[in-house]
Amino acid sequence: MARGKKDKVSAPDHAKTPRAGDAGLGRREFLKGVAAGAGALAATVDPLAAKAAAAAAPAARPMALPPAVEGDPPAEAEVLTVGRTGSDFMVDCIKALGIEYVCSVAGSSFRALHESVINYGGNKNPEFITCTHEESSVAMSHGYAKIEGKPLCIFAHGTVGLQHASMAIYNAYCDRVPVYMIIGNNLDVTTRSPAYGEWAHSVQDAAAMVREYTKWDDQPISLQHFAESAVRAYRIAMTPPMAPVLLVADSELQENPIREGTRLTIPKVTVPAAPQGDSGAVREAARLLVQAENPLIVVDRTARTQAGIDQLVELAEALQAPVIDINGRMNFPTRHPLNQSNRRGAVVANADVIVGLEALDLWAVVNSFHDQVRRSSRSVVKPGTKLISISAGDLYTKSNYQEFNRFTEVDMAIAADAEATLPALIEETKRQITPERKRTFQDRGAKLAAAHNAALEAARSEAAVAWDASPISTARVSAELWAQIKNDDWSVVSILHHFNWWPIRLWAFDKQYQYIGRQGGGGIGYNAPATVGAALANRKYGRLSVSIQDDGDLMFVPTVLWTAAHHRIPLLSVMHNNRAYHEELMHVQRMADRHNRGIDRAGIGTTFTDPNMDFAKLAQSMGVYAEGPIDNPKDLGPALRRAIAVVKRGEPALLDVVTQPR
Ligand SMILES: Cc1ncc(C[n+]2csc(CCOP(=O)(O)OP(=O)(O)O)c2C)c(N)n1
Ligand SMILES: [Mg+2]
Repeated sequence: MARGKKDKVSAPDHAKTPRAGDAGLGRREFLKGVAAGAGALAATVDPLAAKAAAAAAPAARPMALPPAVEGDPPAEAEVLTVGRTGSDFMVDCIKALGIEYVCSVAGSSFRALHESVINYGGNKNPEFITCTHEESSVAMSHGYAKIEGKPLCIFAHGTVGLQHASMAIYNAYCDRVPVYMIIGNNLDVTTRSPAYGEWAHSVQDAAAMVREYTKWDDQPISLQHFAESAVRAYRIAMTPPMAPVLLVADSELQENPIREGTRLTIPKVTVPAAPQGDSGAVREAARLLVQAENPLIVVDRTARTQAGIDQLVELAEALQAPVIDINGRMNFPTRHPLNQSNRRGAVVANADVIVGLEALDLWAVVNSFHDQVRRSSRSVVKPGTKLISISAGDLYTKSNYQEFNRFTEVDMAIAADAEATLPALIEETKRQITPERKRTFQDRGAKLAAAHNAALEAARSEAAVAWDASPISTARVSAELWAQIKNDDWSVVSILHHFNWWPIRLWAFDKQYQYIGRQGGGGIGYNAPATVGAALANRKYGRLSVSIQDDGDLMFVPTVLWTAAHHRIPLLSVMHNNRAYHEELMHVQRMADRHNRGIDRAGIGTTFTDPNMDFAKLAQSMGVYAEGPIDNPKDLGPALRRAIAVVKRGEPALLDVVTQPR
């Protein structure tokens, strides 16, 4: 691997075809071969990748050899330039995966890859996105993948960069979202420079730190190994349950020139079809649902695509069954008459068969939990209620980080991807429905539709409470925003649970990209960068990306606003500026109550006053259009209109709205 080493690291299957990186390329050997190297490689790489590279790359650079080293040079001659390097080939691999962007904070351990992306690769597919924190790089990727259905790429230092990135990787892991990371590292001690902190930036097993919450990692030692692992990693990340993967790109492998005659190929990229439920089990699940008096469908991280949403509608309509959405993704249209999420307690209590489709915490659906001095729980379903789970969660569980929730006693578990299983479940369900059952279903559906409308009306009257309050009520902000975007092609790219779920309760969501769910691991610092990443994905479709941005969350990586401004990423951020870590304020209040000490000091350590944070100035300092603080509800509508106009011309805008806590 090392530059200047002659000893060959041989593995039996490598013996016939020498590859760059398998052995050190001797200086003399390299100087002889380098003039012909680039052309030789171009003839042997995968045609798909070569085509992509040719389309995007600037004109090939002539091989620049200093005159002094032409011919047979003295051993001590300095080689100052090289032609195609390992990193160029790595960029071919990234292109072959169809990756659009690289999000990265620059770092010398991947300087060759960086340079290959912007020059050899023409800075297009992938385009380099300048990030200001590795947590932003990964959370941007997290948000992007939930819109686009595939990952972008992240480059980071294998040590300090990965350390900064780790919480965001954890969020994506818990959210089962594909994240594709390539981290730089210099494994060979003999080639580590004493400059640039290379020793402190070198690590024996870089991925170890995040292995508990990544699905796969590898440290390729040759370029062919890199190509195979690059495709393997993509495939693993994209197979449900999806999750982050990580490749270590050795800096020597990146920087060394590709040896003459090296035969390199990029494997064909095929993503496996998602696992479908066993046909017998699906038939039995359909039987239970069709025969039930009151079946209930619970969805959480169910739909990945519009087809998934449409199929859920088809299943619910075939059964005229209520649907409860836990909102891990956009699953089921909010205004559909069978959407009973606003009356969860009533439908759960009434159910005799409940099917969870990627319902992560089915236990919490069928139990209530009491956070009191002595924690307790009780079942909230009727005795004898049958539970069915269809989830890819059964195909993948790790031990250390325990995000798998309480064990749920189910009557039937199908270890399969719910979206992939829906077509078979629909077919079986429809096949088993008799005309008599159909009449019963229609009565049930009519009652549910009436209950849906009543619940929507109740939510609307609740939203009108404290309409003119200052700070502005979260319901009013939602209503003002909805009034101005509802005729656009909008996409909510933020979390919504801190905002009392008002948009979900009041607006008409029916498209896959209109809502992307939450953080997964609950790590704060997700929202701001994830919204920028999701807005980046939305940009090419001309969608209006909208975010409700919590103040505490923004303070983790506010500098992502600069990335949005610099790369002209259109995104409307409406601050939920409650001047607090309000969720934590409530926890401290709860403890103060429990200890019978009064809640008047609970703001210590949980509130952001004295001084107030000025988010408009913060955003403006990053080049983002911003207004605020806005605390009079009458000022909100006009400010929204101005900010939306900015976003529609292709830029980010932020409104600092001072709000009620929830
Ligand atoms: C990285 C991280 N640190 C701490 C927490 C604990 N925590 C949970 S909610 C929360 C408050 C977040 O404040 P903000 O984003 O303003 O939302 P609010 O609750 O005020 O609506 C904190 C600090 C966390 N979830 N993640
Ligand atoms: Mg807050």
